[in-house]
Amino acid sequence: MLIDFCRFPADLAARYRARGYWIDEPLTRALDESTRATPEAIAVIDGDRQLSYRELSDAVANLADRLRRDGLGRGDTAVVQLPNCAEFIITFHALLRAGIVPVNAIYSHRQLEMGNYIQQLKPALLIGDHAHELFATGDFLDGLTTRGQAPRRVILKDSPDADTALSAWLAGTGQARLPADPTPPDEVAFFQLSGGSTGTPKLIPRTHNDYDYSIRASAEICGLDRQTRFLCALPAAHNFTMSSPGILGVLHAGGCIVMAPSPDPAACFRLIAEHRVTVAALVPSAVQLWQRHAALAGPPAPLRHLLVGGASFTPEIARAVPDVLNCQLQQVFGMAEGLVNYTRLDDDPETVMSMQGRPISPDDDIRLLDETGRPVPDGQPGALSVRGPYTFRGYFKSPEHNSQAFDKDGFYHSGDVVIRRPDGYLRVVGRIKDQINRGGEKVAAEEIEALLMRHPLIRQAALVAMPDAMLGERSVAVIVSNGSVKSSTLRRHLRDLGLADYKLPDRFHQTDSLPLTHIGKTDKRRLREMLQAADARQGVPA
Ligand code: J2J
Repeated sequence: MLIDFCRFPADLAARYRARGYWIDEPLTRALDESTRATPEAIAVIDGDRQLSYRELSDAVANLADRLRRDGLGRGDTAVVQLPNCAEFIITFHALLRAGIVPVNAIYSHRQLEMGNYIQQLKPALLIGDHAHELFATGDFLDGLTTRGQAPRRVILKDSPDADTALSAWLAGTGQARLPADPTPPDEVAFFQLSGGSTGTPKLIPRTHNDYDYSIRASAEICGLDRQTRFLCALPAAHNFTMSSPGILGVLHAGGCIVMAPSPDPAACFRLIAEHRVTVAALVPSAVQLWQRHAALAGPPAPLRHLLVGGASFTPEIARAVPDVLNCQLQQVFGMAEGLVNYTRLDDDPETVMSMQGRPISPDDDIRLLDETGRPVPDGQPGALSVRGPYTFRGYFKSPEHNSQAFDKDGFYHSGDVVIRRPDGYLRVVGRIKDQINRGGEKVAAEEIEALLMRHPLIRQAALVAMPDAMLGERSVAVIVSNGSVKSSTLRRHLRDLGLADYKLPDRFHQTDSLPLTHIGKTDKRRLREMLQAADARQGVPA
């Protein structure tokens, strides 16, 4: 049962209800309420299409009904992969309404990631995009069939075949509307994707209650209202884009979402001007691109408010936001596992430029620990662990990993190293998880190392983060091989395994042996120092 993966202890659940965080409503509540309040207001703009709240809700109910009349519903799961488009929002809500539990894959995910989610979830339904390379040939679906993993139903956006075309599934059934049948509010509503630090991507069960609270609170903290026009430029499936305050926060506030295919500044500035966008959310690397563009083209005029998060943001670049982009900055430090921190709109400028915010909830219980697990005092860096009303209680079917990721009190170790000010504000200063944060996109070192080791000539592999002026970090694969292997060969090897492009190492470096720690693990700190020294010798800029 999916409930087994998201159960909060009864005492905490009672407290979260008593304090009004959990309101026992389905996650479709935000859309339902705003549709009742302002049915004719525009909810989504996608290219030259505009959907009012009423039209959006109708499309959601149509798709939910079609799926249920096709025999899908409670007890089923779905793997969804759509680009930034209105259908992303429709599909997500329709699946919730029908009680089907989805995971939204990132659009850049390929065979390896998608195959993995399918293997873990055994979904009855796959919703994808016919234009995605996965469906360019029949190989991906045939492979699933061969492995006995083919979902019962495959629906594709823009499929030329009427049977599988999402547009056909969005048309009404002509039959009486079925009542909504979502999973219970304290059970899994959907799975979020973990940035990961292990060999296989992990799924994060999120309940209606916990996610809905984070959305209501985020919308309030970010000052969203019916006048909000939000640019959805980061991948829609990302937790930041969905919930901080994101797509769902805007629907809660009764505002309007303007879909952008990517954060490309030229296209985004056009959309901002055309649709009078007021709020946008970006990762730091995209902020730099926007700043460069604005220096030439002028600021994106109607934009008043920019949320920045997902990766470390230097105060120097942060300080330029109000001048160069002519809007208010709000920093956000969040994670798909739960905890989200924001700077507040009335914070003093120094706090906004130099801190990553404070938690959403008074009941976000944060502990900062030293290497021995003892609490560190304010002002000292410590490893963050957290428990609270919207932080998950365990990865899906990962008992071993969960025993490492949580302490005995149910606190989740996020792997971030942060400093806390006495007033509760946090600054992210480092990381102990074995991950590369490549411009906000997370790469689990272990996953790439294991895939590299599958090449017959590779004896050892280690993936490390090196500083990058644009991305913040880039990935370098250090390999020990039998004879020399070209970078292009290794890149092709990883692509042939079906790995998403953003996870391909930015650089390969061959060496004779990897430095080891005293317990015999690869010493990545030493490795980074060696790489830096080698770069300095060769005059490569840091
Ligand atoms: C430094 N590191 C940060 C920040 C996240 C809102 C915003 C972001 C995410 C997200 C999210 C950071 N400064 N401001 O889910 O709701 C790094 C940390 C964190 C990890 C989580 C949201 N903001 N990070 O980025 O699940 O290392 O969520 O643990 O993708 O990103 O990554 P993810």
